[in-house]
Amino acid sequence: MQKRSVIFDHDGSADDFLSLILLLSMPDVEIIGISITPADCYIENALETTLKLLERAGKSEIEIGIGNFHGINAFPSHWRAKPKVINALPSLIGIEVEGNPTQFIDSVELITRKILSSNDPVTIMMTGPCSNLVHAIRENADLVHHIEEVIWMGGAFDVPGNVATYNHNGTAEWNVFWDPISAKDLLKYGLNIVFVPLDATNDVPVSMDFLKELANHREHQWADLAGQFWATTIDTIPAYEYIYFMWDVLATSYLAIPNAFVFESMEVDIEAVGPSAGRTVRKEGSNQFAKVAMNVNKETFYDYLINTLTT
Ligand code: AGV
Ligand code: CA
Repeated sequence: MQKRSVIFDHDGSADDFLSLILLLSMPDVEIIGISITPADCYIENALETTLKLLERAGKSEIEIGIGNFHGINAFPSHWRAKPKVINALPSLIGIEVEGNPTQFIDSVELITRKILSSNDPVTIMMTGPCSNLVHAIRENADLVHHIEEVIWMGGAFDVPGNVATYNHNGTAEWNVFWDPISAKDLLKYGLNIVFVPLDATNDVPVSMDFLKELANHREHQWADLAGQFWATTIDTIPAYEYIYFMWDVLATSYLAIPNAFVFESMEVDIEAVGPSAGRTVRKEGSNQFAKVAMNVNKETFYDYLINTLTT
C-alpha cells in the first residue's frame, strides 16, 4: 500500500491529541514529522503529552519540531493550561519522557527538511495556526511544489466565529485569529487547501451521549484514553461556546473518511487586521481557490470514531 506522507502541526488542545491518536491509527498514513505550535497550549506540556502518546503507540521515532513564533493574539491562559491536566491522567502520568523543548529543532526547520527529503508529495495536516508552514514557505518558496494538500481546521465562512475578546467583532475562528497575517499569506501560494471550518465542525459537538457510548468500550486502551481526554473538555465556559466541538478530530477524519464531507470550492480571502482580523470570507475574483467543508455525515463520522478507537 502506498502510504500518504503527512506532517502533523498541532497546538496542544485536547482535540489536537485526539487527532494524533486518529492519525496514528490510520493504516495508509505515515506521519513523517510532528510540529507543535505554542498557541492553544504551553509548549512544555504539549510536548510532554505528544511524547507520551508516541511512546504509548510505539512510534517514538517520529521526529518533533517546536514552533518558536508566537502569534499576535494569544489564546486564553486557562485553555493553554489544559495539557497539564491531560499529563496527570492515570493513563499517562507514569510514562516517563524527556521533554525539554530547547532540545528539539525549530518547526520551520523540521517542516522544510521533511518536505524536501520526502520521496513523494507531502500532506500537511494542521489543527492549530498555520504560522510554521507559512514561515517555512516564506524562506523556501520551492516547498510549495512538494506539497500535495494542506488540510486546516480553521475559519468560519457562513457562520459566526468563536473569538470573544476585546477589539474584535466575533467573526473569526481562533486558529486563524492567532496569526491572521500568516493566514492571509497562506492563500497566496496556490496550494491545494482544504478548510474544515466552524461551518462543518458546528455539527459535531462533544456530547454526553457520545461519551457514554465510548465509555461502554473502555476495555480498549484508546477508547479509554480518548474518553478521558474528552472529559477534560466538558467545562468549556459560557463566555465562549458552552460546548467543546470535535474541531480537530473532524478535520483529521478527512484523511480517513473524505466521502463523509460535503465540500464547496470557492474563491476566498482572509482579513489580516482590524476588528474582523482572522475572518475567512468568500471573495469572488480573489483567484485564491480553496475546498471548504460545509457539512459532514454525522453518523458516518461518529461510527468511524467508535470503530477506530475500539480496534
Ligand atoms: O477554534 C477551534 C480550535 C481547534 O483547533 N481551538 C480548539 C481546537 O483545538 C481553539 C478553541 C476554540 N474554542 C476553544 C478552543 C475552547 N473553548 N477551549 C479551548 N480551545
Ligand atoms: Ca487545535
